Amino acid sequence: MRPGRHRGFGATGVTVDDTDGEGNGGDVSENPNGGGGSGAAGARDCGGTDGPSGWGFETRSIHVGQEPDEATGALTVPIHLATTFVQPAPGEHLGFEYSRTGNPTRAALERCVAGLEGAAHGLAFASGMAAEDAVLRLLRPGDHVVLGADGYGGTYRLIATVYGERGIDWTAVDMTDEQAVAASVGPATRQVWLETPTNPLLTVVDIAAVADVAHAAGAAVVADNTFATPYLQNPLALGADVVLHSATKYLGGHSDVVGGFVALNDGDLAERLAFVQNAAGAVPAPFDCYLLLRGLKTLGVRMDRHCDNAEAVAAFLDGHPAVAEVLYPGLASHPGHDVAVRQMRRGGGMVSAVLDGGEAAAVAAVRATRVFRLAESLGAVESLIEQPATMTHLSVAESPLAVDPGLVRLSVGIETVGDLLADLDQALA
Ligand code: P1T
Repeated sequence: MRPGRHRGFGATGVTVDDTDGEGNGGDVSENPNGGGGSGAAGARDCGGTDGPSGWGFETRSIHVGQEPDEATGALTVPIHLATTFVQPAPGEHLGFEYSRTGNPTRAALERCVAGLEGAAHGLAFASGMAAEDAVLRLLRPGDHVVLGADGYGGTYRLIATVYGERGIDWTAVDMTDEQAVAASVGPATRQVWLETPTNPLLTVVDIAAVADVAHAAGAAVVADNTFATPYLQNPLALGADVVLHSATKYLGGHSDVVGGFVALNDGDLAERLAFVQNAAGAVPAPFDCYLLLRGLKTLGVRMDRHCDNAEAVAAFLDGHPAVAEVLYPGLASHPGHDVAVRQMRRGGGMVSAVLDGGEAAAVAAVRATRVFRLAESLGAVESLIEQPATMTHLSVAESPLAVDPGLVRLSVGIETVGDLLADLDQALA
């Protein structure tokens, strides 16, 4: 089933399939910034020559940036390990000069992910945090950042601690409260950071509404699209200025590569970020770029199964006597369901639940599952379970982002759904 037609999701202009003509921003071949260059210096321009107008998501994920190798005809993108590229003359090069600055395998990845996000420019980084760090390096002492009071602990730690100690002011607000967001932005606010759905509470933030408030104050919107992926949501089409990914999660999808990504349309901003990418040098290795390209080819089919299984898990937990509350945007009872239906194509693969027995019950449950492995991270084919308060979100204990210790987070994988439900059943018994 096409995701845009699932259970009321995808009602507005965010359909994956270009033939719907609803303006998903994902038509790489009609990008006004076209050209398709993958030059060694400056931001990779990802528009232009990558395929016929109207290519759907899966076709783009398999083909954009991945033309057969000109020298050999190799079908898959070669892993270019060369650190340096021979130049015909000083100051002249054939597109690449030094592998930190630009690498052909990385350039293919950058074009592909940008194409999936409907972005003119894409930049790959060594991790999600490295991508975030590059965006924050655009700030100067005295600048102010607004971030969600519910989100990945590492983002809070980077902004509040690393940048906070270097003269960047910040405010954490409830991103679902537009008045609170409006009250938190001021003349010094340069960036408004949002995550949707959030990690780990699966709160749905109205991207267009936050963008209106931020833009009115002259601030840029940075949207972390890690949980939804470009298959389910395209923040740039909804008004965000920069979209961020921990590519370690769904984009890679197989728990075997750490990576990060930034996609955007603004050419000047892309140039500044490319400068940071090269100057600071937090770039992914060519092999990691290859693994990410390989993962991307199945992103669409994986996400469909993640969503199928997560819907079944959410429904199972919703009726379970040991569970106090289920947090899943695909449930009609979720407070953000209406916004999710507007801006996402389906509810995604992440489910969180507050257990009746509090912390002790949460710890017992995460220790008792067998198919769901107890581990940090998310978004891969294997189902994972964790207790955020003592694991992924330990760094925000005592902060505005602190998490209920009775909360468990499930990254629902693509195993046989009956095995997942049976595993949860025995773990909660
Ligand atoms: O781990 P890294 O690739 O550096 O990505 C950081 C990051 C950024 N944004 C979001 C929404 C994230 O969830 C993460 C990483 N999160 C985990 C490792 C986790 O288990 O929640």
